[in-house]
Order: sequence, then structure tokens, then C-alpha cells
Amino acid sequence: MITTYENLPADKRIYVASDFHLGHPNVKESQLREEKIGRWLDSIKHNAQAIILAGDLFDFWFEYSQVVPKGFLRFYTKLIELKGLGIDLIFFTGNHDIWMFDYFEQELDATIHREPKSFLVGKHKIQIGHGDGLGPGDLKFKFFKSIFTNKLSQWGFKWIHPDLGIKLATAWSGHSKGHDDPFLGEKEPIFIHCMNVEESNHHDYYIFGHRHMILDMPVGKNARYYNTGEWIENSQFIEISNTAVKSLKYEE
Ligand SMILES: [Mn+2]
Repeated sequence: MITTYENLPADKRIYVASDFHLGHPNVKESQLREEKIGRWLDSIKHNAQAIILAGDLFDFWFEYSQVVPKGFLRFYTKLIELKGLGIDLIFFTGNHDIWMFDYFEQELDATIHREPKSFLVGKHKIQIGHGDGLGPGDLKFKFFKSIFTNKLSQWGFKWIHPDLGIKLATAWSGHSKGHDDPFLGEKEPIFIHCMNVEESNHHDYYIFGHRHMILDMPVGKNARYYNTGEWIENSQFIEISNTAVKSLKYEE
């Protein structure tokens, strides 16, 4: 299924950002980042049709049956405001927040995707996702991801007291960032994923996060791969109109 914004009005935009890593490295710095994200969202909300948050919104996230991690109120209140303006909220899970279940669907009426997803915006077909575990290699990460997405291990984890479970998981997430690897050019796993999809299923653009670097690479002759960047040190995002895709930086 393709999500369509085929008739996106000329003055409307779809925004993509990822890798906020809220919670990192501590509450205070994360709150300052949330406030900055809030100011960015204020600056775009009047022409936004949809806001796509492409994974690693949280440095660690786990939903228990009755409990969610503390914090992030600034972020939530801003998202509620955007929803009230009629803006679609679309989330992708990342490797740091795999364990998003239905809380944000319930609270924010957000749509949550766990795999790359194709969108039609104007005449452009665009595949968007977080980007972890795509392409060849990184078998260790894929092994752990298979455990983390396994229903039985998720069930087991939720019986660890949250104060302990979240502490353990945060320590683990410090070791599994997946964005410290050097840039590999055309050997980048996400780039290889784009090339593979392109062989049988043409898209005009591919947009992924995860790498914490701005990338703009041609995929074959007729497509481009953009990486969204990150919000820990920079404040980068992608703006999609019915005719163009642009990589931008939020400046105050
Ligand atoms: Mn990340």
C-alpha cells in the first residue's frame, strides 16, 4: 500500500526529520533540544500537511502494558497542537525506539510504521524509513534486532521492573548506535538497499535517517537518496513539496 499525497496543494509541504534521540545525554540537555524542536515545528506548522518523524525520536523507548518512560512533555504538547491544526503525524520506529507499540496511536493519533514505506507526493514516489538493518552485512545488529522484535522477548522484558529494565536498555543502546561507522560511499548499506529496490521498483527519492549525516546521493540514473541527518548537534530536516525535495537546516 502506498500512502498518497498526490494532490498536495502547491503551498503545502511534508517535512521529514529523524534522530532526535530525546533523553540523551541527560534530562536537561534533552529538554533544551525538545524546545528547539518545538520552535522548528512552530516555524513550519502553517504550511505542513504531514510531519514524518523517521525513527530514533527517543534514545530509548519501551511501552509496558500500563507504563511509559517519564519525560518529553514539551515534545508531546507540541505534537498535540500540530494534530489539532490538522497535520498528519507519521512515525517510524528506529533502532533506539523499536518498542513503540500503540501509545502514540492512542494519544496522538499518529500512524506508526516499522518498515520502509512508499509515499506518493505530487508525481514523485518516495520511499521513507529509519534505515537500520537495511542492505547487506551487520549480521550482529540484525541478530539482536530479531530478538528485540520477537514477541516472546518483548513479553519477557516487560516483566523486568521499569527502573531496572530501562537502565539496562539505556546502557545497551549506548553500544548500538549504528551511526558511528565511517561513511562508506556506494558501500553504505542504506545506499545498497536503495539500489536494490530501484532495480525492480522505481522511486524518485529515498529518504532515511540513522546515519546522523546529511547525504544526497544519486541512485542509478533517475533517483536520489537523501539522509535526514540528526538533531543532537545539527538540526536538519527534509522538505517535500509537490515538485521538489530539499535538505535543509533549521537556523534560529
Ligand atoms: Mn540514531
